[in-house]
Amino acid sequence: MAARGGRGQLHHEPADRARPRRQARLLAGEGRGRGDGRAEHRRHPVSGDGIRLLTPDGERVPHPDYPSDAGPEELRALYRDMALARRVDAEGVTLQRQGELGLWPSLLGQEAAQVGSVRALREGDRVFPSYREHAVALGRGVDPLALMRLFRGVDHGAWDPEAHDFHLYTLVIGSQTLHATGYACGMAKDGADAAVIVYFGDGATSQGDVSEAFNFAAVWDAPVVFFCQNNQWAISEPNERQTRVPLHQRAQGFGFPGVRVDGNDVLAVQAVTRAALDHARSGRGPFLIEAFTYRMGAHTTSDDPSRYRDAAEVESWRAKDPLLRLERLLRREGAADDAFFAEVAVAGEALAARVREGVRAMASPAPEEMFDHVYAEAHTGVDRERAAFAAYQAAFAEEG
Ligand SMILES: Cc1ncc(C[n+]2csc(CCOP(=O)(O)OP(=O)(O)O)c2C)c(N)n1
Repeated sequence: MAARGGRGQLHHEPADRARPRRQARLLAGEGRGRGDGRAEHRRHPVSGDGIRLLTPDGERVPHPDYPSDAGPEELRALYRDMALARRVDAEGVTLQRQGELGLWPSLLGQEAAQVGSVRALREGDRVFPSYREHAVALGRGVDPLALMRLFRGVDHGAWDPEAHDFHLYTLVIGSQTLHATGYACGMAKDGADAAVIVYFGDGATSQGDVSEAFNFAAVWDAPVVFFCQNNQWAISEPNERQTRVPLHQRAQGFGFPGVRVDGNDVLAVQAVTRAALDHARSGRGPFLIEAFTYRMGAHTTSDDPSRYRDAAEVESWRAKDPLLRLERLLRREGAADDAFFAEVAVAGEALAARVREGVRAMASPAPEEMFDHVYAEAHTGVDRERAAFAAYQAAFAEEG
């Protein structure tokens, strides 16, 4: 654009130029909380790990509202589920490194949040996951090889949601909260004695979809439990760049209860999720659970977290390892011995070997199969695309 000159123009130009620089400084975090009168809002008024029934040392702590009656057998089952999920997850990372998978989002550190919550579900409850819910998937009976098929890119969905009451993974951040809310409204209209649980991350709460889902669920009393795994990071964005208040407090603004639970405490997660599901099933509307946890690994195998977070932070969370915590309880209560842990480790190796061999044996689909399951029935638009693709491929054959 041609400069028009004149005193006024000269006067305004430097100010306009300065704005992007100031915005860049704000994005980089400079000037935050320093004398701008808003610093207090940036600190979370409620801190702490949330509701806890098991200390990191493996000691039980009673809670009046969220009791746990988990006996030895259940504790062992919870441990086994977490350990096997961790082993499958480690295999996913390894297989990606070996070029067998395109990508793998690790759940390392989030085993208690996932196993505790999925074990609180009843048959008929419906699950809407995000993309890191491998332990939830296994808990709903999805074969680990189905997860691998998805991340190997040889299948668009890989499991039947109806067979497992476990919806397909969702990569579009937060959108599944709306699907879950709609589904929950439908269930309520059908008079089903069941609830929906939907998983999403702390970063997802910055999406409009999540706020819309909260509002719709609240005004329609939808039987849905919003389960936020606050693993502290949305790729490289920490919590403080995502919210001014603790996430569970958002629910209050929409008119339904929200609690924070120690997401590395499988007993607390199970007890709180059970109560939340009962609340939803009984027609009292939605419930938000903020499971306060930590993503120990990278966001995905494409990410390098050492570029944006401190090793000391990761170390401080290692001391809260959810598996170690339960192992301590099992040993303290005499509910498991060395033989049990060795047996679980052997089962994990066998499962990993099955996954590895299964992945290596996976055949690549014919490229034209990508058109097969776009719609349940024939669709002229897709048919045209299939024909165009076939002609494109044939051109290579003609060229020889
Ligand atoms: C609508 C949308 N915006 C952006 C992205 C890119 N993206 C992928 S993962 C991610 C961060 C998600 O963080 P969080 O919700 O905390 O979940 P986490 O990965 O930590 O489990 C973003 C922004 C996306 N997939 N979808």
